[in-house]
Amino acid sequence: MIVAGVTEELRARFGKARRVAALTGAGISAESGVPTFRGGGGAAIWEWRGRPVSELSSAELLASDPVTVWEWFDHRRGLLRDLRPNAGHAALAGWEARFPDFLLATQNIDGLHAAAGSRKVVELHGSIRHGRCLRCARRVVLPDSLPELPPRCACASPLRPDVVLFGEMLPEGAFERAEAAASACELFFVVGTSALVYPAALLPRLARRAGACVIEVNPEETELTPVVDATILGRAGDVLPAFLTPGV
Ligand code: BV8
Ligand code: ZN
Repeated sequence: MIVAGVTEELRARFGKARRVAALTGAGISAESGVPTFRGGGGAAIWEWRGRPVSELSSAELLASDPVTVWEWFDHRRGLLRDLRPNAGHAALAGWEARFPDFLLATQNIDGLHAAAGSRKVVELHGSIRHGRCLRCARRVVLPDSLPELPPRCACASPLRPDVVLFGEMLPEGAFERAEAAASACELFFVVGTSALVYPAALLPRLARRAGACVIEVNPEETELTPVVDATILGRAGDVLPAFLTPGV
């Protein structure tokens, strides 16, 4: 079912639900000014210094040219510096207190869900605000400006971005936590994702198979649209708050 806004039926389901889970992607941060990865139809729009995201954010490039990967993430940290969460992030943060059982899994590495007050968040693809040491496993919050690239750990080893690159495993236990919530929830929201990246894109399908009502929020149809219960064609910042404000 494709609808232009929150229907009374969806709002009633929302009002009765106790176990809710959500998966977000780059689209929920779009209204905060964060560029998404793919435009309409999933065509990659991001490239930097003439190289596509799939190459810049790859395990291979980190191994062969860590300085370029650090420059790429430093560039993006700079873009994020003054950006703030939007009404979509705020709505999801508010839902945490509303539902006895709530979990938010995000593919985003921008930290905007935490900045909006969400606490029960699984960062499936890590965090651009952190570095990780391969030698002593320390995880550090990165300063706004890095003295050298790659930055160094207190143990003097080079840090890597604490981000899951293409071809890398997700953080230990992250997918499993999200998978458990998707399999146990009554209502699963999938917001602002083209659902092209795996294994994150499996979560809405797992939720549906386990019997949840899956609601997609996206201004465009995606690969998921044919397999979800409802697609609300709209922006996250408009649609998510409308679940709590009847008649909007
Ligand atoms: C792994 C961090 C296994 C880096 C990211 C072929 C088939 C299936 C899988 C694969 C395959 N080939 C390779 C794979 C695996 C690969 C993958 O899925 N590739 C895809 C591209 C085909 N996956 C991996 O490599 C994963 N690891 O599989 O490991 C393994 C097994 C054994 C041994 C080793 C490994 C790791 C994937 C994680 C990659 N890291 N991010 C970085 O950020 O640079 S993924 C990256 O894409 C971001 O995290 C991003 O969030 C994510 C997904 O993109 P979306 O969030 O969906 O963003 P997108 O722009 O695409 O869509 C935005 C949507 O928002 C649009 O629909 C738009 O309409 C909508 N929108 C716009 N405005 C709004 C809005 N919605 C609401 N409101 C608005 N206002
Ligand atoms: Zn170290």
